[in-house]
Amino acid sequence: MQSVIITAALVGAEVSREQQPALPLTPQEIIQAAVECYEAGAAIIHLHVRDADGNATQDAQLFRAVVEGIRARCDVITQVSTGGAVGMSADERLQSIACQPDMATLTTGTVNFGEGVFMNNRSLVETFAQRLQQAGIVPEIEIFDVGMLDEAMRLRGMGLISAPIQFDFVLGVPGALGADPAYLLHMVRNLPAGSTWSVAGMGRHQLTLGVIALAMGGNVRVGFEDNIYFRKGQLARSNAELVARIVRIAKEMERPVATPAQARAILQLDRYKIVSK
Ligand code: KMH
Ligand code: ZN
Repeated sequence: MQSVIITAALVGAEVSREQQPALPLTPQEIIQAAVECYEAGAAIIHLHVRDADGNATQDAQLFRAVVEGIRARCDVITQVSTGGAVGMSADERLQSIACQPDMATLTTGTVNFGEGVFMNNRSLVETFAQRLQQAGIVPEIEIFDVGMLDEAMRLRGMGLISAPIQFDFVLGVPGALGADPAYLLHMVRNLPAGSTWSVAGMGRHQLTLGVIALAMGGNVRVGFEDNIYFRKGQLARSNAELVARIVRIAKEMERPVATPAQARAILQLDRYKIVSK
């Protein structure tokens, strides 16, 4: 069986301490949570950062502090958000890549996000793809709705992203594509050959879609960004607790858990380094 790559999305831009008391907010807390998730079996850490008041920010220095702090302690793959929070400008969002992470997210279309609108018009998406390519940072394509797959294919046709493409299906955001396994199946069936993919189910769907992804040969994202509960009515104690559970299930399902080094090889993370460094 193909190894499973587990991503831990630790912070996000929307969850608050009031909702989840164990949410890491300061650089030191985020670094510590990342190391715990790595020790529990995560190969990728998906990163957002918060300012001193706990608000979402794309501040370059905060991202640098977190990425360098994680790298000083383990070899887990660092993946920064270029999505940031609803309402941020493109320039603001792109600050996160200055710290030269291993990966960064790239959302390929605009979508409702609760009452907000997560703006990703075509020229913004092309600019983001270009900037990642120039910097030698491998994108993970965030798919919040089916049309975003077509847009990703358009970027591939323009030479702005290259195979193998890593997709993350973010399912169950209010206003976006629902967390229906039939949608996941449809999208996975329509991926270009050689693609890799993971699923990020919102709320209670994190566990069920994660298990479905394990059965389908895909990868899984867990963590407080998408889900703060361990089970109905019971908050998770830590991000690592959510990682440890999906690791246990993966092992039961005979899916070996990829180390960061194995994940780097599967995702071909060194692919741009030869040309751009
Ligand atoms: N916070 C969402 C509006 C990403 O990290 O690239 C966008 C998001 C996606 O979280
Ligand atoms: Zn995110």
